[in-house]
Amino acid sequence: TKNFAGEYAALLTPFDQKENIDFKSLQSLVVNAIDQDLTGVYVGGSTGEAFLQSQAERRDCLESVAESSLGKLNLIAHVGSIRTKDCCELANAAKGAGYHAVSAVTPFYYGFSFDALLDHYRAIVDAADGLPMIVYNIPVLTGVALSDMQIEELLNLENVIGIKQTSIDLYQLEKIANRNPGKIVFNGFDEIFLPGQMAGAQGGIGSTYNVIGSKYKEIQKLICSGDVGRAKSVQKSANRLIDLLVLVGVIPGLKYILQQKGIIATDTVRAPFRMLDSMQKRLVDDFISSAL
Ligand code: NGF
Repeated sequence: TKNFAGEYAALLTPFDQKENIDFKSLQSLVVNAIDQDLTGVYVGGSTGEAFLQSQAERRDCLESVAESSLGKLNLIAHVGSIRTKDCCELANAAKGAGYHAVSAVTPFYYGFSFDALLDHYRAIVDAADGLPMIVYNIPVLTGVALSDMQIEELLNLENVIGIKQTSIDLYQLEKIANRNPGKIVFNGFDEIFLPGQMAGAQGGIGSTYNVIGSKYKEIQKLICSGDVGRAKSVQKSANRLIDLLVLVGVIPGLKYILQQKGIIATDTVRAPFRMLDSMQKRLVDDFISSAL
């Protein structure tokens, strides 16, 4: 079986000024991930503004990224939504497009029972037709707080190989990693990549990897060579950018930086997200000229 450990960019979805998907810029984001020597990309997640897209758009993005990756990246398709049938359709499309794994957020909003969640994942795994599944746990956005036991149950479903754990609860991450040694845990909050690795994560998936992916690769190398002191200082420098992104808005902030770098054509985000205003842009410009 494929080794999924490593560092993945949660890909953004570039739009043109009319908020239509800009596939040329999407391709250049994929090339940017290859150039940063990332392990792979996580397509159509929160960072990809997936919940602001139609089914057809989500499928088109999955297909376009797979074509642009030229076999150089591990491809994880995020197919999650609150409608099981939609997830299944996308999982099936991901399989057809050549993805290596699917992932799905815990269905949110209605407060579904845990048994309903289990059925939801079983159905997606079935539709993914043999592709491994990575559960996406992001309680801060879904409001679904899974217990350690529930996570273990999800991990024990057929074809579930791991979890993307986007939570600042490193104690829970440590327990998941240690109690489920055959499974892979991806750290989802970039600002705690280093502590996440220390707690047992085998990689990370995040939005800021689109811009500073090489920093996470470097941290990982430094950990392997035993140089935690230097790893800490790389994490520290990543976190100063993350502080700023959290302040101005992560998705619009990243799009603005990538547009300034000439990687994507516009910094358009989909409403109701808002682009940075001129004051926020100035803050980012000042940071970039001094640090990036
Ligand atoms: O934006 C969030 C949610 N989390 C992302 C990432 O976990 C989302 C994280 O990179 C993701 O991978 C996806 O697209 O599905 C943060 O943006 C970053 O750590 C800054 O806080 O809050």
